Amino acid sequence: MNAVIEQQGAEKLIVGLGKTGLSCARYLRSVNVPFGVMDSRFSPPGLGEFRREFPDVELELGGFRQARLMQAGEIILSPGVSVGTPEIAAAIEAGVPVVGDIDLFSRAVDVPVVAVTGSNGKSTVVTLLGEMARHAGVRVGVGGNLDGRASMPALDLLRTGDYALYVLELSSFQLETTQNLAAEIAVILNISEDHLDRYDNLTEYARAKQRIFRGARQVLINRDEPASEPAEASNARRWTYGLDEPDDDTAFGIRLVAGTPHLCVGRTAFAATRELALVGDHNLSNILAACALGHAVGLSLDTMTGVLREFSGLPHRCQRLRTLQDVTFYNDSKGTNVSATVHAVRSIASATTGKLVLIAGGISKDADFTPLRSVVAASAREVILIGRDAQQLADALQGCVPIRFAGDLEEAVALAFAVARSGDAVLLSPACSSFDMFRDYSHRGRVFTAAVEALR
Ligand code: UMA
Repeated sequence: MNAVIEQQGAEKLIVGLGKTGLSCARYLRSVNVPFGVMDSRFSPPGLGEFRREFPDVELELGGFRQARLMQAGEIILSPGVSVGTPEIAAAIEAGVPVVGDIDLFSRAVDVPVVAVTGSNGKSTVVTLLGEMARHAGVRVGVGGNLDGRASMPALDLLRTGDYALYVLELSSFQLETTQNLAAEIAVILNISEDHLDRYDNLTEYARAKQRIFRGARQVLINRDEPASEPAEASNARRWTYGLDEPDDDTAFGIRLVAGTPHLCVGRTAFAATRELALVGDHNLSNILAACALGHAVGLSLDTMTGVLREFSGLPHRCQRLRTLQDVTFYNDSKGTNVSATVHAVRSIASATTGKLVLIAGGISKDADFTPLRSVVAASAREVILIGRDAQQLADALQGCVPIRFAGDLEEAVALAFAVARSGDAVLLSPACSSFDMFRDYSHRGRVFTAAVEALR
């Protein structure tokens, strides 16, 4: 932690006591700034931990009391609570400043921050870039929205190491409240429909993501994705990446060298794509993004290439589990939106000699499932549906391929194995969130993995 500029006096109010709320409380205590906490739930996660660590701090549970919100000097809003929540919106309207944990973080650090958002691929890019920096001998802190056993909210990184570089995965929820991130380099990897239960439309969702560019010294743009372009003009240094040929030294892309595709920056080739451990076009795009970000913060192409030969991806993302009677099982529980599932179906279909049996369903987040129709029709044998909004998926896929319903994931796995033929793949890629049946996507992925392992 370096430049702490938290103001004393005006009392801060942390709204939301999840992982983020707890990280904010620990941070504010470490810099001796007084604060209170409020959560709409009576028994939020982390309550016991909070009471043990902060017995003296005022905690209001069971609702957002308007009068208390109006008195706050600054509200620090957790990502799970929308700025559109009526009580929060009223406080904003009355002039109460509302920020998020990412603002506290950026006020406190003065080393470079790489900021990554997007609808899909951000965890892969952030984890890969973190590995590359570590291999280059850089003390790097990786976290933010990133999920997983070892990951942590941005502010917790300040307590755990003296880092020379931070790589943050940021969600639209976190960016909604981010006023000035001032990243060394920022990127929106892609925008596709997601979280439409929180945003009125795709434009509102994309607008939240645009805040990642505020104050950035460098920006990275995906040439294959117009929505990755910063909406506001700035003097930031520009880099680009895309699956086409890169035309100058600020551009990353793919070129044929002696007939084989290579990763390139400008005219410089640095790795043949066949050497890469990750598969699928969407991962080529993720790899190019990580390389461009790494290059922009001074990592060498050689070091990055070494990591690319080893890095085979994250759990729950098109993860190959096992092959049984010539049927291969893949866990893509992280496929929580339609676009992620479209990519997963395409890339697993291209690696499969037979057809796919797709297991999908859960909470739809008001998504439009019709983009799944053509990829499912082209490569699926059957679709097995689970979860609360299974019928919405069934309606959207009507007439494409046979559809069955299963009461739980174990039944879905057994059904999928029964209908699969030799050479087929069974893919769990739900296109939905998991909270109707599971704690989160990783819980869903573990249940799937256990059901697959139990097959005889
Ligand atoms: N909540 C209430 N009342 C409150 C506060 C929260 O009901 O007063 C509910 C929210 O509506 C939400 C849940 O509690 O359903 C969790 O919200 P939170 O803000 O307390 O979440 P945290 O535990 O702080 O976790 C958040 C991210 N979660 C969300 O944004 C929902 C985690 O991302 C992230 O790892 C963590 O901060 C650390 O930065 C998870 C996620 O699902 C992986 N992210 C979404 C995604 O990737 O699609 C955005």
